[in-house]
Amino acid sequence: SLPIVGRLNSVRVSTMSNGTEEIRFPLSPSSALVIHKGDITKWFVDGSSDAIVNPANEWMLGGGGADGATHRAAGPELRAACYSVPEVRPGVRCPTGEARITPGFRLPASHVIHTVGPIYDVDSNPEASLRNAYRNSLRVAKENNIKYIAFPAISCGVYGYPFDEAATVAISTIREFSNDFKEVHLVLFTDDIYQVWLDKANELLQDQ
Ligand code: AR6
Repeated sequence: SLPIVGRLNSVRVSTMSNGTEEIRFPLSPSSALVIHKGDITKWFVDGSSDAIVNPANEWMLGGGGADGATHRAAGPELRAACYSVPEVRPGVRCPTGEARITPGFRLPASHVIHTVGPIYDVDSNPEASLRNAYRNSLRVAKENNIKYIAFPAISCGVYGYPFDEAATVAISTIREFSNDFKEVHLVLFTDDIYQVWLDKANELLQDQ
């Protein structure tokens, strides 16, 4: 029951085999933003040109939330690969707003792009940092010939970024890369964030 979607003839709603709905917004003739609810560690498209984005911390050695789930699903090889990413300062492998790529190991997706979003109450410019996290993830993906990429709601968990503002940053930044990917997915874990982000996509993308 998503009545607002029904008004938009450019948007396609399909029901997936697991019973969840996938809402597709065209970004260009050859590219779409796809929004669904779910667990990003289960996501894949072709197992070779696909990547999930991991909302990590600057150490890149795992943690809770989506990061913990990603490491559990990928297996210990992922932690080893992260450990071998060079430090840019003592303990820091990926500064806030940057991104690093590793294989996906036991995940169904072929790659993991690790990025670090801002801690909302600590960062002096959380909007710029969040935008950098999306932009640098998409840049690294593009450089590695990724055609399908899935993001969770970076910083919207323990890092405390307000969902609505985060959706604007995510969707507007993804739109800058309209010609670079076949599909950019937003895989949202909770009902509240899913609904707010879907409403925001309808608002920002309805003229496309
Ligand atoms: N699939 C998709 N989304 C998920 C999943 C999942 N399996 N699990 C949680 N989420 P968070 P952050 C959602 O806290 O705020 C870690 O400890 C979750 O509901 O994972 O960027 C890291 O090591 C929320 O909406 O990431 C860092 O220290 C969103 O993912 C820190 O947390 C992000 O929540 C990063 O905090």
